[in-house]
Amino acid sequence: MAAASQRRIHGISISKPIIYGNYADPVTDSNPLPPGAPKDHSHTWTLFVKDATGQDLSLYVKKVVFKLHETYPNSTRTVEKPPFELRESGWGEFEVAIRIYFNSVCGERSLTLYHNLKLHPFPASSDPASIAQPAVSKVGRVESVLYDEIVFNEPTEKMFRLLTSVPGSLLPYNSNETVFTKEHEREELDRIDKATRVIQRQLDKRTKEFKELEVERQRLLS
Ligand code: SLL
Repeated sequence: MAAASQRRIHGISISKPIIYGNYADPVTDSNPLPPGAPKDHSHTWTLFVKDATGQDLSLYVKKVVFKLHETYPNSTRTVEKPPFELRESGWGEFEVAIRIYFNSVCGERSLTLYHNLKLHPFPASSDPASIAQPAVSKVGRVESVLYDEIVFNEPTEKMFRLLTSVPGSLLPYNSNETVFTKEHEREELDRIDKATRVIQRQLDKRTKEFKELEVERQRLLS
């Protein structure tokens, strides 16, 4: 039988909000290139993955691997502890594969997200001319950040304890409003589970009584 920690809890999912993406700053006197960076690099940038609530991602994330454009030397970069971010410089935009590996207690396979590294601002209008000629960055920082949720379906008991033990693992909803959170959902499922077991016990008892009566009836008939 599987160890208690590896047993999976059926019928529930836990979702963890994350944000990922990059910010980039044009190279200027006050934002110089890092030592040794090629002179044609126009921006410094940082790629990152974080928990959207500010929680420490390393609670369940073992490492994050950023796969950069092949123009970068050693284009596969591994970050093994928080903050899971990578600082670099460059001249062009490209798609980054961000692979998240979970702690082994999680019993979860790795997950890959894709992000378009942005250096230049998005065009200000829907005018096709402005798309053809993206504004050359004399502006300041450009950010491209996405929100997502990692959903752990039927987590292991250990993972469940880990993910629900930490305060603030839910997004800060407005406390004046009644919101049906994942926590409520879990409590509701627990209640349904308990009620189902009570009904099952009553059903078993009635079935047993019925069988006994049936035996008695047969005996009286014979
Ligand atoms: C483009 N398709 O043409 C993209 C590729 C590659 C960006 C962008 C660093 C290179 C180096 C760098 O910025 N690569 O360090 O040699 O826009």
